[in-house]
Amino acid sequence: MGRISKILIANRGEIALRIMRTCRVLKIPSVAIYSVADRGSAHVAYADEAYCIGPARSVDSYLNLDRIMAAIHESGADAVHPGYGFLSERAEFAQACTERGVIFIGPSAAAIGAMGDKMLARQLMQTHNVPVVPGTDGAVTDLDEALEIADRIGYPVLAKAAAGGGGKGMRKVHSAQEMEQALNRAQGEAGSAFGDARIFIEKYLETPRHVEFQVLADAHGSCVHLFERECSIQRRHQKLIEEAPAACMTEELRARMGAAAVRAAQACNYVGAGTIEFLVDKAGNFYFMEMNTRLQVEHPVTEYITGLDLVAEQIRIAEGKAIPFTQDALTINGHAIECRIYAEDPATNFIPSPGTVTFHQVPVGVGVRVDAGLQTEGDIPIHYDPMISKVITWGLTREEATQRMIFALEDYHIAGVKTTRGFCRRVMECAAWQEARLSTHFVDEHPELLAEEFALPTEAAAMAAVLLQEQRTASPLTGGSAWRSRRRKGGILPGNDFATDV
Ligand code: MV4
Repeated sequence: MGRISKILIANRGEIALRIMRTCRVLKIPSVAIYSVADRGSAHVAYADEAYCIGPARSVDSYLNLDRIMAAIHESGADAVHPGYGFLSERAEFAQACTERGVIFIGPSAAAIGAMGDKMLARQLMQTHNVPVVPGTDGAVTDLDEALEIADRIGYPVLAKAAAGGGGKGMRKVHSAQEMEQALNRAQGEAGSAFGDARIFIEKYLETPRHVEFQVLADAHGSCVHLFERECSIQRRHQKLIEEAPAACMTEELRARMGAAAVRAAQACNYVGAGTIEFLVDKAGNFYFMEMNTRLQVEHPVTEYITGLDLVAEQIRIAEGKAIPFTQDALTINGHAIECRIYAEDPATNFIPSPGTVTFHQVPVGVGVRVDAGLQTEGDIPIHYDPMISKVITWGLTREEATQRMIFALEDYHIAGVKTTRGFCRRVMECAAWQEARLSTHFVDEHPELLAEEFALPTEAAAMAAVLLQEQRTASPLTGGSAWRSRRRKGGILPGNDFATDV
């Protein structure tokens, strides 16, 4: 450890840019890596140096450990930021960096490994007094054992893969009759998907809320939590809308969950920024689900309510510095919301709609932040996650943040691909959101919010952008009657004949 002099960002898109921006503030040169498909990407242009690491496919580029290690060597970077996704939660990557004397901006390989095994993590939590959902202590090996446990905790239960996570490798079991087949299939799927067939069983929680705690831990034994985020609005185990703090939270519950989150991080000797995922049931009971050992997509809502730059904190911790504040010094300021803009079609179960963004103009304003992977135009390649950007708004209250989000989404102009922008806007305007009636089944429970999306031609988006400046109600996107500027009043004041002078 010691001062970092050059950081290679082992990622692409908005998160690569977001990390590089903090590098610039900290005056640390940044190195980009890119695939052939990303030659013209904004993160490549923004970096101080950039290395092409291979063909478009992720396995040949952003997941190719050897190529990335070669780029680190070639660039002389003394630290690596993995971002999220790709190699960010691969213990081998952290290990390879450490072995070559390169600082991995994240936790140790051992901590990543411990939390990557969901069954081991569950056991570790139990021994550290962090509540888990009732279930098995270890892997389920035979049918009778599984039936006995399910009988004791009650159906429905979930069979989960030890090597899974993020909703991958889960199977719901409604009754004893279903158990044998479910277990066989779950083991088969886990074996082929992860090369690890171990399965454990948990009680299935019916309509939980997803509440996660951000933690920061340094190498000197200090660990704090930065409050919670609620991420209940998801589809296909992918989050769409997140907020901080959680609307359902009380001071008393926050204190208990925050303390549990800190215990969870300490249980694996965690160093860096991490997130403890909990499910919260209707009665207000909370249960540990997983720990994510990376910076998360939704970290900006936490940055808004705490005033911190999480990437800067990660870098300082990686340099061996102590966290410069205590838990008591942290307070929640206002409320923040994030809407993710994906190139997807909500009307067809959010299938990706990759392509070329031919026009891109993002909103600005008080309490509005946009983290995007492109500037005025750019490609959304089919090879990677189709997220285009994140719109984050802040307000003194949840209502103010919501109102700012509605206007920010309205002032977001994009052409060339279908996006989740309209869907997010309808969520912001619906009663369920405004009354904070949220659960992980939100999207399924609100099919009325789904509507056909259109990929606008460049000219239409450009014209809408100009017209919205002039007359908000005149946009075809917002239901105005005539699509032209219709300024109703105004002109030259009587007696002001200077206005007509040539
Ligand atoms: C559960 C659950 C209900 N009961 N575990 C999905 C992602 C992974 N982190 C854990 N997941 C779940 N685990 C028990 N015992 C429901 C989910 C779940 C879910 C969790 C958070 C957000 C969205 C979700 C959507 C479906 C299922």
